[in-house]
Amino acid sequence: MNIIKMIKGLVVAAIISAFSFAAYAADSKKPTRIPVHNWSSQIVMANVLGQVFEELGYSVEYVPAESITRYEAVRIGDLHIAHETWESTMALPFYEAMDKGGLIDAGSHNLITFEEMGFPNWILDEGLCPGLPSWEALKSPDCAANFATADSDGKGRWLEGPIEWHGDVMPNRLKGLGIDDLWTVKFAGSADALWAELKAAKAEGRGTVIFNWSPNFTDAAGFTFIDFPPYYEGCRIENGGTWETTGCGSPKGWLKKAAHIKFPLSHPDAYKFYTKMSFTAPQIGEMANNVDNLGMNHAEAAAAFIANHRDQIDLWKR
Ligand code: TMO
Repeated sequence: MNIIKMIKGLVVAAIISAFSFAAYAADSKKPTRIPVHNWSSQIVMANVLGQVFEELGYSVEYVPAESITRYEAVRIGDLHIAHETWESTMALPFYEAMDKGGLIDAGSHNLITFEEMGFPNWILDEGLCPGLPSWEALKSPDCAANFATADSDGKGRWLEGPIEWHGDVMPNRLKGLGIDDLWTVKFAGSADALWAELKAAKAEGRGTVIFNWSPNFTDAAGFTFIDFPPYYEGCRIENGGTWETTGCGSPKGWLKKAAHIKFPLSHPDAYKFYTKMSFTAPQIGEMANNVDNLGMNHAEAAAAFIANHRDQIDLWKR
């Protein structure tokens, strides 16, 4: 190759990389886009991340999003992160987006997650459904009758979370277990409606089964998950299972952090913090508790959390 051509090539390469460096530098001025959903720990952690990203010199936009469709948004870069990715309800859209390209796995939090139907412990003391927490107790018509509500057609009611969280999993569970003649699923409009239901059932002295999850503030508040037949990969209808297998319970799972593939280039200090950040179960319980029991708003709850864990946060910022 002649030397002139080689020099020309080098100059062109230098110009291209200068341009792309400038492009990424310009991207760093654009806000980091953080999704907010409809349960407290997720929103508080969004604010923790936002406040730390601001400390690192970035600007922040909080973007209302749905928990399932946000993985496509992360994939195409409309969102930079999905910081609470629960295995039981979000693994499918997470891996689908990864398969298409554009979403990366930025590590896991330091805990085990569980999302399952359960009940407040006072129901055991009142004897409303002898045999709980085994699911077999739900086969008793006397038990189901104690969990009926005005909208449940005389059946016992399971109060699910909002339907956008995981669609038909629980109605399919009842069918799979063969107890849909005794129990029916209603969907709550919000997480707050679940906590309101716990209070209402207690006040009315009736049984209640609600969807709940761990880590959450209820870990410290006398709540028990029902024991269903064990989960295994593929048991649910939407994972290829059958009506014989979809009665399976939920998996004990991970809590992952997803990121848009260009986030490390556009906002490197934010990305580095994000990959180091790994919360424990009590810490996520604390985020939820700050809002759901202590009555802080989400920004206040995040500021209080950061103040309470300042040394840890500063280590992750280095
Ligand atoms: C998605 N959630 C943690 C509320 O189950």
